[in-house]
Amino acid sequence: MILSEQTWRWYGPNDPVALSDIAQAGATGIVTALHHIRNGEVWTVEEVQKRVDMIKEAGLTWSVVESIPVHEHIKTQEGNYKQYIENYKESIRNLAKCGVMIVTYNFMPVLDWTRTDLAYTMPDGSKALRFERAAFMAFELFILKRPGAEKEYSAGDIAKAKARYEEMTQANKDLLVRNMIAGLPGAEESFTLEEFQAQLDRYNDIDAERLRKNLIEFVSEIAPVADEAGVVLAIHPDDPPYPILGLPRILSTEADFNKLVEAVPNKSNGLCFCTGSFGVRADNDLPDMIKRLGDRVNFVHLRSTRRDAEGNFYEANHLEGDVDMYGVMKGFLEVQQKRNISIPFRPDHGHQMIDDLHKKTNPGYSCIGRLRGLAELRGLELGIAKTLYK
Ligand code: DNO
Repeated sequence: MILSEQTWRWYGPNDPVALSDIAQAGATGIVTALHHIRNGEVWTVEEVQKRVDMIKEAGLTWSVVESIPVHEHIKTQEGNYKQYIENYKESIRNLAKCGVMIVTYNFMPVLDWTRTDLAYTMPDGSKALRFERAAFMAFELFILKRPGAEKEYSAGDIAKAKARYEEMTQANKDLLVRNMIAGLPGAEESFTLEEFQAQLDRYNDIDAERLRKNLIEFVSEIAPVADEAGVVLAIHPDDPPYPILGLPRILSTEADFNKLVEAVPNKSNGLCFCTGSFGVRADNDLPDMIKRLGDRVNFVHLRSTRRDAEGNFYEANHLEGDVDMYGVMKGFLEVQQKRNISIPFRPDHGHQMIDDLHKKTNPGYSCIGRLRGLAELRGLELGIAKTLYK
């Protein structure tokens, strides 16, 4: 019987959750990145090895890189992008030399994951991350005032956004701006409103087709290097999984991922199966997707969301919400038995709860909420595995 590798995201030495805490949570693998190295630059063997050793000293293993950021110029193919691709290849080779063999990345323009509210109070008093569509539209239409945005919304939506905007205090507006563009944990960039609009403008002539072409060209370059080094790649889906702010999104569905694999069939070209991101779309059938895409799944993020008819969603407890976590876990286990390998998963996000409510934590990445998530997920996994496999 093969079980998954239980991992935990760690933001490095400044993370309020220490490696020793992670060991107590029962995870064995660490998911991290060299956040101190500037986007686009090479991760040298020396820097990688230092981090590998630090993690080893705590009795853990650096299992997955999340992420080597993809420089914006690679996404738009401007400026020095060819050099950035060469640097990316070099970082992959250097990671392999130090035994770090799974690399996560995403190809979302400008913003990584996006939420409007980082402290949405649940009925039990814990705090969750939330995407509230009216607040999002209020930001886009009345705070950022993105040129042309009003053409993309119905009159009803604009009225809702206006009403939402008018009920906000200045402090509410400032917080919304911070939540939207000041960079959530893991995002490499942070902007003022003016800088942000300038970044959006860089995509004026880049539609989904063009962005997909740029993604394919990027992966065609790095995948052969990864193949040779024995590294596997894991592209993270769009979060939320649809176009926002006039920006194209090209990794929101199974069909999107299949297009990437058809264009770049290399062995290393794989997926980070994120149930929280894919799960926001009702048309993504997660248990079926993980089975069908299983051969290409190199890393898994387990998290659930609850959506409503208005287009809002919040992050639910790991075994609640819209994600059929039982079905996903069963499919994930099947994939691992079939491939005869253990694949890493991490409890993605968690509510801020108990003592963590009184501490400064990284939104979504507090200790106790993730500890709860990991405990629930490992119990679910073991229960299914012991029933199905000997
Ligand atoms: C959010 C994360 C993302 C993810 C990147 C991968 O919590 O899942 O920030 O790390 O999109 O490149």
